[in-house]
Amino acid sequence: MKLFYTPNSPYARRTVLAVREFDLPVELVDVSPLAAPDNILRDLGPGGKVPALQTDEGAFICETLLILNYLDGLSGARLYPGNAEMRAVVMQVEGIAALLMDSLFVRSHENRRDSSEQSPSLIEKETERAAQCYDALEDVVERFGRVMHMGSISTVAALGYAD
Ligand SMILES: N[C@@H](CCC(=O)N[C@@H](CS)C(=O)NCC(=O)O)C(=O)O
Repeated sequence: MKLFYTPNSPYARRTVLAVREFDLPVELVDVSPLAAPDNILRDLGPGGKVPALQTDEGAFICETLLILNYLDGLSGARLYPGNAEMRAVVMQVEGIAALLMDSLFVRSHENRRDSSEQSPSLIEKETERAAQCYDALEDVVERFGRVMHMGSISTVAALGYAD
């Protein structure tokens, strides 16, 4: 099984950390730079985005959450706690971290456009959204527990990207 990633992709980082932390039998394949015309991802499926997972059965799965869902099955359900109450907390935290990552990603893209094409209102909106996510993470951090799960992994990935 192969997980295609690039080191600078925050989305891919969530899946790579899951593979490493749970010691999953998945080969990590660095496919940067994605812009290369002969990039291997172009032959495997549409989109050409990372992360992407090629299963041993030949399925090609894109989208971070779907890949994590598949990896959870592969791990024997260790990415998300079995206890329903804790599982909901982990999903709440992962949702906030995912929102933060999306917001930072959008803002970063907008900031890199030519200034004549930038939308100040979009940048302001995403700056506000990110601030709300930081506050929300601060509020739930006490409930994390010391166990590794997709809530803590997604938070680490989002904060690493923010840095
Ligand atoms: N919705 C996707 C987003 C993945 C994504 O946007 N990946 C970026 C790297 S961070 C990418 O591959 N971009 C390449 C491109 O846009 O051509 C997910 O959650 O996996």
